[in-house]
Amino acid sequence: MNEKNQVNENSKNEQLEQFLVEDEGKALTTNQGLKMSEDEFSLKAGERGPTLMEDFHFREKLTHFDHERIPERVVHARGFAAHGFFELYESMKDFTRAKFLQDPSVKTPVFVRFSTVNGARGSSDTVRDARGFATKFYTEEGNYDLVGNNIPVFFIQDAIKFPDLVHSFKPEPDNDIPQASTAHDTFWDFVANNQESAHMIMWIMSDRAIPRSFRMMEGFGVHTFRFVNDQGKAHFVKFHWKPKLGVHSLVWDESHKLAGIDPDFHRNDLWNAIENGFFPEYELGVQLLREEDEFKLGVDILDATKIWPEEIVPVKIIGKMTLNRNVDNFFAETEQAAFHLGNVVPGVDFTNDPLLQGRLFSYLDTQLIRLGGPNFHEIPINRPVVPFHNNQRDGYHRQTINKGKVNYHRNSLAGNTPSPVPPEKGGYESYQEKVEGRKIRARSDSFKDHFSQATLFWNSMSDVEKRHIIEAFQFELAKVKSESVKQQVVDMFANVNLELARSIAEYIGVNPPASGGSNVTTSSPALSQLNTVFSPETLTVAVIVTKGFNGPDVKYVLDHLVAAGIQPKIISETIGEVSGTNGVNLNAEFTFLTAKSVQFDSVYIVRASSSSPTFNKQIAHFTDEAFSHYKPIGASPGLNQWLERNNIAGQPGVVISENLEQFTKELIDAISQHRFWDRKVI
Ligand code: HDE
Repeated sequence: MNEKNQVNENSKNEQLEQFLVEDEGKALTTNQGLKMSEDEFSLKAGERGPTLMEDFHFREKLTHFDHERIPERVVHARGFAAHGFFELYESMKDFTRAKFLQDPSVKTPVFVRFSTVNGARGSSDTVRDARGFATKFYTEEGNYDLVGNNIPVFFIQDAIKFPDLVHSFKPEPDNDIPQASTAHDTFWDFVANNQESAHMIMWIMSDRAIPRSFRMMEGFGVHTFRFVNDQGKAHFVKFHWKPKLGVHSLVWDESHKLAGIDPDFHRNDLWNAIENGFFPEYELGVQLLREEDEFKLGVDILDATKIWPEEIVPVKIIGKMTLNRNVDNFFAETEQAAFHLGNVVPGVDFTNDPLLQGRLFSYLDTQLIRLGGPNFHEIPINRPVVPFHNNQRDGYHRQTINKGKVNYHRNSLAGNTPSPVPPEKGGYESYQEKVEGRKIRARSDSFKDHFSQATLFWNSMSDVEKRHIIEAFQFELAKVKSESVKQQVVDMFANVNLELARSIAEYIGVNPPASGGSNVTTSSPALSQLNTVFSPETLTVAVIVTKGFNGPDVKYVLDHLVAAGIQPKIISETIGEVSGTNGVNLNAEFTFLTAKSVQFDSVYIVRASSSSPTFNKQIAHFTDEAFSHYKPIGASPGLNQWLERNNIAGQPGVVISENLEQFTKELIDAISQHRFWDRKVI
């Protein structure tokens, strides 16, 4: 690639193409390119004799297989990724000199990996956990990584506590139980004894920790970073990703069931959305703060357990990311991707947040062992789309063949090249922040308020969100065995809200706190998911049909659902074609053996009189479960009595009408609302 700016949205794809290998239709060879005449039988001394050491093909094949696994990430082991591009809405020149944030006509390729934090590589997608949201921008100035989560704060304030935190939430060391869950003693013991975690715990107990889809969650850079412009002037900045589809969640019972029925639920969801052309989009937002306002927010901006409420520091939307291509190979791309928040470009800099500072060490360090040496930047997915030149050499798996004798700086033999580039020509220069102080191991007083924003979060929740938080605490603590830990946690959360702490205490049978509470009365409406975007686009509807259904009517409804971006999934008694009246046929992808209600966003019961009693019973079960998860349900004319028999007639979000047009409109509207919380669920 030319040294000048030639980066466009396809630059990374074109670079990766050089490494793609098509095996189909090719002759089978060893790794040395030798064609083999046999791949099924090892070389033996006689048909029933011992295998011979001489069998180089057998040894190569088995040895390679024996070494196929690499260590999983110590956290964020389970992930899923996609390619895409980022486009800018308006130049950010006034704030940052980052080239990819200057010109709205430039499209920057990206690779994004979403993950759970706690579970192992093979764990389930829908567990209660924070989600990683790591973006690699392949810019003309090198790779810029924004390594964020779907929760804007963190459990701890100082990176030195990260190993303790992670040890506490991972499975307990004596028996490796439980998997991918924080509902156990050591985690809650850590929480009660490290009370800076209070705010993050409120988010983890909320619906944010069980997202409906990677496509429907926000992303946050969490820390305060710096933008630096051409004149060297800096602003503090916090990064936000806002999904165009809004922020939506599962319900707890549903996520539990999904973990068994479809452990790949979020993977399937993202993969299929991209395959079907429903490209996920997220807008990039920034909260900007002038350096002179550093102390005006009432929280320490270096404390990663704090947000800047959007109502106080508005989020300025500056661009959009679209994910439009699935990977070709999970291991080569998703598993080998190495993100590091030290991968920055000129115009983006750090702050003294002690969590951020520690992360700057940890990512490179962990990748050295995970990816087996210092050359993982050469792995195709990790390469920048611009050339790199320096005097680093050798090491395991080196692929670059650096020519010449000179591998040191300063030199005269190569004219002192590769040469450093001054800042005005695009060389990275660290922001010249003035620092002074004594070497000291301590926490600043400004980091010591652990509860105000936890209460702010609680105050910002709607009634139903509060109920979910209480239920999540009850669930988690009911699984804790130590009475003392349970009591400590309840006492701790009395500092957030007394009613919350009492509801937990009563449920798990410990002493309700007599006093406590908080004097924080403010709230931040932006934190409630009830204030998010609601759209029917890409949501699924389970369409239950049997032979002889009313062809024209059902076709009318389905055509309109599809036009609204909704994805109908047909369920019938058998897989394959289901014939309706007037020559309308549908293709059933599922039966009740392969489809459970938790896998769909809504239900449309068509049925026909021909359906069997077993099938009818299954419809009732399916619908009842969807109903109890507050999902929209539509029923064809004539099913009134059926709805009544099943006790759901007339309930919010249950749509039925003789008028086809009205029914279709109401069903689309109901689907776009996602859930009907005011429904009576027994
Ligand atoms: Fe990470 N984190 N982290 N983290 N983190 C890792 O790096 C670490 C933190 C995040 O898809 C590891 O390559 C420390 C906050 C994501 O590959 C490791 C601290 C946030 C990913 C590591 C934190 C994150 C990681 C493990 C406390 C949100 C997955 C494997 C100071 C802003 C990236 C790896 C991917 C992964 C260290 C806290 C996000 C061990 C020391 C806060 C999205 O280096």
